[in-house]
This record gives sequence, structure tokens and C-alpha cells, in this order.
Amino acid sequence: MSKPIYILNGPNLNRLGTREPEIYGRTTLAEVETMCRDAASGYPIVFRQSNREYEIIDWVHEAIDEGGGIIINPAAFTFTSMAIMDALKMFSGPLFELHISNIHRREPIYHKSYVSPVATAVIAGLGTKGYPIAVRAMLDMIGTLPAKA
Ligand code: CA2
Repeated sequence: MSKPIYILNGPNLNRLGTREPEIYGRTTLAEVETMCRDAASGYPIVFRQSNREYEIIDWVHEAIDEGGGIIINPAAFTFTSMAIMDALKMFSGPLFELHISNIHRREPIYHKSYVSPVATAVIAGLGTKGYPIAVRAMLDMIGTLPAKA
């Protein structure tokens, strides 16, 4: 059985597409999920969003037991949550930290990520297109990329 890729999204991302389009674009999170499923070409994806830190930690624990890879946009928890960082540290597979915007071009409060030091790779600044790109890169890394038609 293929172990699913967990795509976890942090606080406020359920509002994606509804404000600050100049930074985050007009694509909704539901559309991002569709983009990810299309990119995965049938490979199992678990796609979730929460505004609650504990819930994201529980999902990381679930991914530790059942997941083949994690792609996480922790949103504001990137800069605040040692607890999410500690949970992610326990994951032994590939872990991508993803941001829609380039956090390093933004104000200094967006520069110090707790997650980057424990991530396999960091994707930032590609807009919502970063999600399907991350999915393809993850499939490549876990060795299940379907051949291109
Ligand atoms: O660029 C990203 O993906 C971020 O992780 C988004 C976070 C921000 O705290 C990070 O620094 C960078 C903020 C997410 C806010 O959610 C939105 C809700 C509605 C419209 C746009 C964004």
C-alpha cells in the first residue's frame, strides 16, 4: 500500500483567495487541493487545514505513523510553534516547508522559521503553484513519480 502524502495547512489559509490577492493570489484552498490531487495522478493525498495548533500536531503524529511524506504550510505557526517543530522532527520521511509568498522578501517577522531547520526542502514564493510543484517533487523523492505521458 502506498503511504499518502500529507499536505497540512495552518491558520487562516481556509480564507485563501478572499483577501490580499497581491500577495497570495485569488486561488482558493479548495482549488489548491484539486491542483495537488491532479499533480499526484491518483497517488493518495491527505489534504487538511486547521486554525488550531494542537490539531496540526495530531496530524503530524498521524503522518509519522501512516505518511510517506509531509508538505506543510504552517502559516503563522512557522514563526511561533516549537511544538509543531518538535512533532515534525519525529518524522523520518521527506518534509517540505511551503509558503505561497517569499517570506524572505517580507518584513523581518517573517524571516525566522522554526520549521526550516528540520525540513528537507523549503519552497517559497511560487504562489499557489508551489503546491503542485511540491507534490511532483515529493513523488520524485519518494520514488513513485508516474512516467510522463
Ligand atoms: O506565504 C505563505 O504561504 C504564508 O505561510 C502565509 C501566512 C503567513 O503568516 C506566512 O508568513 C507566509 C499567512 C496566511 C494567511 O492566510 C491568508 C488568508 C486569506 C488570504 C490570504 C492569506
